[in-house]
Amino acid sequence: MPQNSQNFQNFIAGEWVAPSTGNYFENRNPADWNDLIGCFPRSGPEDAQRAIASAQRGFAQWSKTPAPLRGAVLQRVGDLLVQKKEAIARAMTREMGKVLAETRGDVQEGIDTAFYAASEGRRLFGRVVPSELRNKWAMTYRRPIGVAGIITPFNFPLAIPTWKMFPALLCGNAVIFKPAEDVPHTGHLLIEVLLEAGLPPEVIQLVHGQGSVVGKAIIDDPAVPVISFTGSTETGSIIGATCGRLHKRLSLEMGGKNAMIVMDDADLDLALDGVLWGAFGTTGQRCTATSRLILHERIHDRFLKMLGDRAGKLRLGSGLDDRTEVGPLIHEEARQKVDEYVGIGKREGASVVIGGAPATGQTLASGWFYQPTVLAGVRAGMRVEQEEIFGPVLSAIKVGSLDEAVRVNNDVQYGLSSSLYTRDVNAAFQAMSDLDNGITYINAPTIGAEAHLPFGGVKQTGNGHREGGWEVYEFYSETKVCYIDYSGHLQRAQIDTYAEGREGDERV
Ligand code: UN1
Repeated sequence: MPQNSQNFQNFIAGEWVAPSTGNYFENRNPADWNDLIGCFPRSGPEDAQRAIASAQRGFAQWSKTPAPLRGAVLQRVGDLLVQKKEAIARAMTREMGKVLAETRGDVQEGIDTAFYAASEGRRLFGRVVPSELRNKWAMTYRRPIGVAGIITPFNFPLAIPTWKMFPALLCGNAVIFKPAEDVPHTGHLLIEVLLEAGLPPEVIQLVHGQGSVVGKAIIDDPAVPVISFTGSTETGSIIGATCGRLHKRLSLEMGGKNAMIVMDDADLDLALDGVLWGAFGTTGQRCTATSRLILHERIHDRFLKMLGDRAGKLRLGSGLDDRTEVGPLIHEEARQKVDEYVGIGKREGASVVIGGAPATGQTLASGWFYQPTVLAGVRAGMRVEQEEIFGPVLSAIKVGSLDEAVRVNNDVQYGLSSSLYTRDVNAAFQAMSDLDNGITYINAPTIGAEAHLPFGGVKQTGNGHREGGWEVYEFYSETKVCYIDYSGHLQRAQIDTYAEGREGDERV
């Protein structure tokens, strides 16, 4: 493989170093495969092992650093991300294709996460609660756990790593970071920011390479007690099995099959803007993407017509061009998968309202573009209604009532986000309680989570943990309980406790 100035390195044991394998892989722009961004290490298990040994040293130092000082480093990380926002956003669009407005939003999500983490450094609350015994205190506080292994996908190359890394660091853990092979450059830029902000070098390690090699080495190693993974349900199951066997703490964020329900009393123009953004933003490559559109029968035909007209006009192209509304898919296999699913949908009896084929044309000829696609006549239970496609394909389903819409929404293996468009406040509250998802939006599409609120889904989407919000700090810290008895004599819990005024009880 090429050995030239475009070779990026791993960051292990405080140094930028070549992989022990000597191998590199190419990283190309998905909107123009002639544009080579650079070559990145195809590391081996030994690189991961060296990184883990170094991270343990980093942990010994960082876990003793007071949380407000750890927070101060994250404050500087946030400040630097603000300064570099445009440059990182451009690099990210070039690397993974989504439009600049979205990569700017991706960096902003990292900034929000950094500032939230910085402020948490001065809270990180435990609790002091009354003891059942006299002259005794009972309290909890949060301790760091150890080395956290963080394995992330391509679609939010900056935000998702920060969701995991910043709270992990704030809580006093060291981090090993393995970004998706599609977005190693953004991973590299993020580590540069952390180092510039003054994070002690051994606290963070960056090891590039394949999930099946580097990711596996991290997950298999007992010296990494915390793992956080965002990606496919299939990979998550494999990771879950290993972490279960090794008794590791594991946070999984996996697939989604998110639905937007549009009722007959909805503001249809609002719903139209929402579904275009929810289904075709990030070219449909979000785990929160709107991939099902559940339409009340009274507005079904009218809304589909409105949608087809607008979706057909979306401008495809390089995300670096300000006029572009939809960028490419991440790579060839992703485009093939999308096309296969459209074929499956047609064979199952769905009709193509708009799109349904790879997008070609002069400016699109050397990128992985696919036409924004709407399938109609989809029925509950069809594969295109059940399975995550992770591309610009929206399946429309007709229903006769809100109850039926909720049933259709819930009858999938995933449970990340859902959305309801209605003007009826009773219907909205009913749906909020009945929709079986981690997140429900009313009169907004299924995407757009904010950094200070918990993010995650039910059922096969996750394993019960949340990212973002306060909840993620629970994940990255161990709760310790301390009892301090200053009575000067033995007091036995549950035994030396007496109801006030009980007869024969001299201690009360
Ligand atoms: C993801 O696709 O994995 O709410 C995360 C949203 C984004 C995060 C998506 N803030 O869609």
